[in-house]
Amino acid sequence: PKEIFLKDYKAPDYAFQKVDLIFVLGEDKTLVTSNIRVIPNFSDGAPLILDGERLKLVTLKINGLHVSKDNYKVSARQLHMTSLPTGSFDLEVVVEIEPQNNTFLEGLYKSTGNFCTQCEAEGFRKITYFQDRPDVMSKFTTRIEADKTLYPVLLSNGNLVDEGDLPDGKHYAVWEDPWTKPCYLFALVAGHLVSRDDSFTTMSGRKVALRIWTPPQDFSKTAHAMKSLKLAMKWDEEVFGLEYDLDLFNIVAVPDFNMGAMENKSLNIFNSKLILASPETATDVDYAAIEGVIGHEYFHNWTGNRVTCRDWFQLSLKEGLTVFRDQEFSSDMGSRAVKRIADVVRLRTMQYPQDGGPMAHPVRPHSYIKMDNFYTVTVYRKGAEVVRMYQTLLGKAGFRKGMDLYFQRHDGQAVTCEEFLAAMFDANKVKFPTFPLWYAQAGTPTLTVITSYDADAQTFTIKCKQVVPPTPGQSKKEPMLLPLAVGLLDSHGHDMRLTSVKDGASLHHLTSADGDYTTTAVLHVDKTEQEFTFMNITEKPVPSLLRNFSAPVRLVSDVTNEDLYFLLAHDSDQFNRWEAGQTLSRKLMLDLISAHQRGEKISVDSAFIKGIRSILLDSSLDKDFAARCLTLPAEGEIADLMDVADPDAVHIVRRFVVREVSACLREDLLNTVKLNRSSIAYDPSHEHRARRALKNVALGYLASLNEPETIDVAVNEYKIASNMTDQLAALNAICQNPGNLRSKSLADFYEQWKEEALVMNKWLALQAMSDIPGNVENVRRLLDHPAFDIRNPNKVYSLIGGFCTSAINFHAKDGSGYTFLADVVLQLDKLNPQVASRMVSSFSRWRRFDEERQALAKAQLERITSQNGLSDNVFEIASKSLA
Ligand code: BAL
Ligand code: ZN
Repeated sequence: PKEIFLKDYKAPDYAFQKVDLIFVLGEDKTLVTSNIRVIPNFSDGAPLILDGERLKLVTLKINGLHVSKDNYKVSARQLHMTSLPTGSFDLEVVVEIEPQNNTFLEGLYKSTGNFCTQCEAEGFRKITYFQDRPDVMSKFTTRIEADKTLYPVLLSNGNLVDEGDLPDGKHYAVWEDPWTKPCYLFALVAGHLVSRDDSFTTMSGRKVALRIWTPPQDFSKTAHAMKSLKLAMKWDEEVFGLEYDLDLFNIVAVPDFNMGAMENKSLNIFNSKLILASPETATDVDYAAIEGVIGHEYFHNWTGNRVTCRDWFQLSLKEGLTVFRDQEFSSDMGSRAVKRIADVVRLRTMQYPQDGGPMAHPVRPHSYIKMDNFYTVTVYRKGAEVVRMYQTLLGKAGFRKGMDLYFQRHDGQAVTCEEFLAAMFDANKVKFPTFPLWYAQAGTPTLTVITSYDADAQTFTIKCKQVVPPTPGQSKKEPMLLPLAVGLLDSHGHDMRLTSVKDGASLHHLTSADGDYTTTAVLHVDKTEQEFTFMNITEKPVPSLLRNFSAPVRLVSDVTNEDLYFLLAHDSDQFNRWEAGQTLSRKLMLDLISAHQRGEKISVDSAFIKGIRSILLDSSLDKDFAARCLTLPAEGEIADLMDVADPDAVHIVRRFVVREVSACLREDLLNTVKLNRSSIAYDPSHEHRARRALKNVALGYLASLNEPETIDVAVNEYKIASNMTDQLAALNAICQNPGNLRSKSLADFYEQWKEEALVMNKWLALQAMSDIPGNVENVRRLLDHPAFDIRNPNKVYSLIGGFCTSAINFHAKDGSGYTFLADVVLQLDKLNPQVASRMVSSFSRWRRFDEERQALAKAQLERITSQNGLSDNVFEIASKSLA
C-alpha cells in the first residue's frame, strides 16, 4: 500500500467549475452520469487523473465526443486521461455501480432497503470518477430517477428545483446546491421515509424549513433531535454570529452507518442511534449525545463546509474546531462542569493511550495510508483541546475576534491549520512562536510542578518542567506553549487575589475584566524549565493547578493528599474539585495494586471513605457532579499509569475499593437510592437527569456487595423503571454478579426489547463489556444470536468493541480474547474494512502488557498481517502496531 505525505501536497491540475450528476437508481445496477466543466489551473497540459474504485466505466466523452481508447487508461483506482483539449472543456463520464452489494458503506449503498451515501473522506470515488480531494470545490446539481413506490422520497444537497413522474412507475427530482463544495459533502438519499417538519427563523428573519427523515415507524422518536437542532441553530447565531445559509435543512437517519453522522451540505445523514430517542428506549447519555452530535453536524455548516480543508491532513481544522464548538454548545445547554469532566475523561481514557502507543500521530498527521484511519481521538479530541487553548490564551472575546477574521478571510476556501492560527493571532495582535508545535508534535506532554512558599517575601513559586515524550518517527521534541491556569486557595478555602506574577525576570500585572487582580492566572509555560512567582501572597496557599484542565497534559505535582482533600472540599473550580478526588483515587489504587502485587493484604484508608461520604451527603452539590465525583477512574485509566499494565491486579483492586466504599457507606447509599428515585414520568431536565445519575451510581455500588438486600434493591429498581436510563442502570447493577438472576434478567430484557434494534445494541454491549470470568465464550456465542449482525456497524461496535473494553476478558491470560478479536477482524475485513480497522486498533497497546500477553497478542497481529487480500485500512493499523 502507498503512504501519502503532507509534504508532497500539490494543488490540483484542474478545477471543476460545475458538476451535473444524474443517478438512475436500480435494483441490479445504478447508472451515474456526470457532466463536469473542467478548467485547467495551470497551462502545461497535464494529464487529468480521476480517482475511481469499484466502478464500471460505460462512456467517456469530451465536448460531446467519445474519447479515443488511446487517450485514457483505467486501473483499479484511477482513470488517467491524456491528449486533452487546451483550455476548458466538458467531460462526461457514465459509470455503473452496484449499491445493493456495497457492504463497505462508503459511496452509494443501501441500508434497510433505502439508498444513502457516505463520501467523507474518499467515498465519492466509489460513486463516479472524480478528483476526489477537498480542495476541488464545485457547484453541484443532482438529478435522481427511481421507482416511485419503493423510493417515494428523493433527496440531495441544496434546493429542490424540479420533480415529476416518469414512465414505468418511476419519478425524478432535481436538486441544485448554490454553494460550492468539495465532493466529500455530496449526499443522496432515496427511500421510503417520513419527515418531522418544523422551521427556524434566522437572525436576519429568513424562515428555514427543517425536516428530519426516518422510516415511518420511527417518526415518534425524532422530537428530541428536532429540538436539539433548533437550539443549535440559535446558539450558533448568539455565540458566533453564524446564520444558516439555505432555506431548507434535511437530516436523514439510517441504521447502517460507519460513523456517528455526516455533515453533507444541507442534507446531514446520521447513524440512527444519534437521532432516535424516546424515554423508554434511550438513556440520558443518549439524549445528551444526540444533542451534541446534532449540534456538531450543524456547526460544520460554517466550520467545515463554508470553510473547508485544503487536504485531509488538515482534518482537525474542521473537526477539532467543531468538536470544541459542540462541547461549548452542550456546556451551555447543561452543566458546564459536568461536560468538561466527561470530555476530559474521554480524552484521558481514549486519546492519551493513542498518544502513548504505536499509532501516536500529531493533531495534523504527517502521513497516512488510509485516511479513514485518521478520524481519530487525536484529530478530534486533542484537536478540540488545541482550539480550547486558543480561547484560554486569548480570552472568549479574543477567540471570537479570531473566528470572525477566519471567516472574513476564508469563506468559500479550502485552507490549512496555519490559516486558522494566523487569523487567531492576527485578530489579537499576538505571536506565540511555540504554539504551532501542537499541530506537529505527537505525544502527551508531562508537566511537573513543584511549589514553594516564602513567608518572608510573601511569594509563592511554581517551578515547571515540561517533557514531550518521543513517539514513532519523532524522537526529539521541543517545548511548546501550554497555558497553565492556576488559582491559590487561602486557609478558609477561598480564592486569593492574584495581583502580579514574575515569569523569570519580567513582572506581569494580573487583571480580570472587573478589577486589578484575578483569581485564576493563566501562566504561559513555553520552556523546558520555567519558574513563576506570585507576589503579595500573605499566607501559605493551597494551589489549584491546571484549572478546568487548561492544557492536555499529564500533570505531576507535589500537592499533598491533605491539599487534595482540601481542594475536593473547597475549590471554586468545579473541574479541579472533581480532579482532586480523581487524583486521590488514582494514588490510592496504584498504591493498593503495588501492595497486592507484593502479596500484601490491602485496605482502604478511612480518609478516602470519609471524602466519598462527604460528597454523597453534600446536598449543595449538583447531583450529576456528585455522581461524577463518586465514579472511580476506570480500570483502563489506572492500567495506563502502570509501567507494565496488569489488568488482573487493576480489576481486583478497583473492585475491592468499590466494595469497601459500598460496605462502609451502605446506609447512605441506600438512602441515596431512595431519595433520588423518580416518582413521576420521565423528565429530561438537568435536575432530573442528575437525580437519576446519582441514584444509579449508588445502585451500582450497592449491587457490588452481592447481598440479598442490596440485590433486591436493584431488582426492584429494574421492575419499577419507567425509562431506559433507570432500567439499563438496574440491569447493569444486577449483571455485575454471575448467576441465575443475571441470566433471567438478561432474558427478560431481551423479550421486552427484541424488536428495538437500538435497545438490542445496549443488551449486546452490556454483556460484551462484562467482567465476569471467561466471558469470551459468551461473546462468541452472541455472534450467532439473532440480535447480532456483522454487517451492521453499530452491532459490531456494541459486541466486539464492547468486549475489547473489558480488560480482564480481552486481555485474558490464555490469549482467548486476542484470538477472538483476530477471528472477527479477518471476517469483518472482507465486508467492511473501515469497521474492521477500528476493531483491530484494540490490539495497538499490546506492548504495555507482560511478556506472555505480548507474545500472544503479537502472534494474532502477525496472523492478521499475513492474510492475503487484507484491506489497506486493517494493514495500516496492524502493521504500525507491530512496528
Ligand atoms: N465529518 C465526519 C463526521 C463528523 O465528524 O462530523
Ligand atoms: Zn465532525
